[in-house]
Amino acid sequence: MKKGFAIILVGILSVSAATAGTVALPPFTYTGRLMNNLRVAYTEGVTIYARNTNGVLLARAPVFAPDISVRNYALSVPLASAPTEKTAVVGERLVFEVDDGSTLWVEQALMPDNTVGNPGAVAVADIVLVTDTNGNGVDDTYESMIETLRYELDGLYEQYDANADYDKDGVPNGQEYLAGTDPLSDAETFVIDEMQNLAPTIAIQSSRAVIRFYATRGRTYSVVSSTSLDNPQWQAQPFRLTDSESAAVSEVYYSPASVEQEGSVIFYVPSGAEAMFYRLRVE
Ligand SMILES: [Ca+2]
Ligand SMILES: [Ca+2]
Ligand SMILES: [Ca+2]
Repeated sequence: MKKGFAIILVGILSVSAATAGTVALPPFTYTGRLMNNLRVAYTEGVTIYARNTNGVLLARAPVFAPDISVRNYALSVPLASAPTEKTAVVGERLVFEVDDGSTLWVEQALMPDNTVGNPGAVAVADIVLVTDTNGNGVDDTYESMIETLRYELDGLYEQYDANADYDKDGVPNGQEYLAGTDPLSDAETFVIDEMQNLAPTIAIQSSRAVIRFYATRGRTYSVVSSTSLDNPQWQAQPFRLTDSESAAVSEVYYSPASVEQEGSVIFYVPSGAEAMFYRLRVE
């Protein structure tokens, strides 16, 4: 399989010379974090591939140790002004594969959005390699782990149900899986711990809004806001990811932001004149 990829890559070089009249455009890039079923980011030994629906390899990229934005892959898909055999066009749907050294994961749904965007644009997408036999969005290994834990804790054995709420904390099991909270403890739920306005500081010279919550490793969090709850128009908000109230103001703002470590997280929402409603989202 890997030999085949090498031969195809040589093919890309010859095609670009053979398609006179077609202009090469800046590539469309996918980047993000590629994780195992425990949401631990890979650091090496894994390769991600993008193919067109005819099976032709368009791009490949190895994972690397997560950078400061906790991304560990960047896959640039070559684009051209007109369809060619080895390039993609805007709006085309791709098929992604991941080779982790023992398994070749082939699934169109691997990438949250498999549609090619505009030349030069970047799509941020975190990928979790899970085996989901029953298609409920929850990893098989995790399902059996919860079944076993529940039996050990309560003596109850039944097949894991993503729609049930075992600990009756108001959040269904499947959503607790996504948020990384314990579905067998009502003390652990995805909530905003605190929302407050901090006093003015010398660094920023104005008050700033803060949203604080406990983040779980491997999740991606977004802050969205709306000026009204009547017919709300939720807008993504850039925010700063830090565990320190006194962090330097020059830190980069992200939206959404991926979290590599568990811990309390403070979102500094840029100050604005209007009153806002905020929502915290986890994926
Ligand atoms: Ca499942
Ligand atoms: Ca629950
Ligand atoms: Ca819970």
